[in-house]
Amino acid sequence: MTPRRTVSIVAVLMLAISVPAHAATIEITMDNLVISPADASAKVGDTIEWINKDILAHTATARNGDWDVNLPPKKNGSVVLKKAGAVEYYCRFHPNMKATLTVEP
Ligand SMILES: [Cu+2]
Repeated sequence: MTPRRTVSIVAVLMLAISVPAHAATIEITMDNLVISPADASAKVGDTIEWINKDILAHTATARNGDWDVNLPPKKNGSVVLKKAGAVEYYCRFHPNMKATLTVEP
């Protein structure tokens, strides 16, 4: 095994250790007053990132009060999921914008 190959294997191992296997970032888009995907699933510890592509402000507001994320025009916002369960959420400014997030333990 050449020294260069050894170094690259070590680098891959270090990457694998520093990133917890289960933590992911799930992107959800708000575009033309539509949340997509409207049904998403994730796990506790994951990050949900909403991407507002509209020139209007939106929110991602959980009906159970777990989170309320403001999304100014053309901005992103995120939340780290802390508990399991199905969460319905909507936009406070445009209540027709609705979606569901299923959080698995
Ligand atoms: Cu909105």
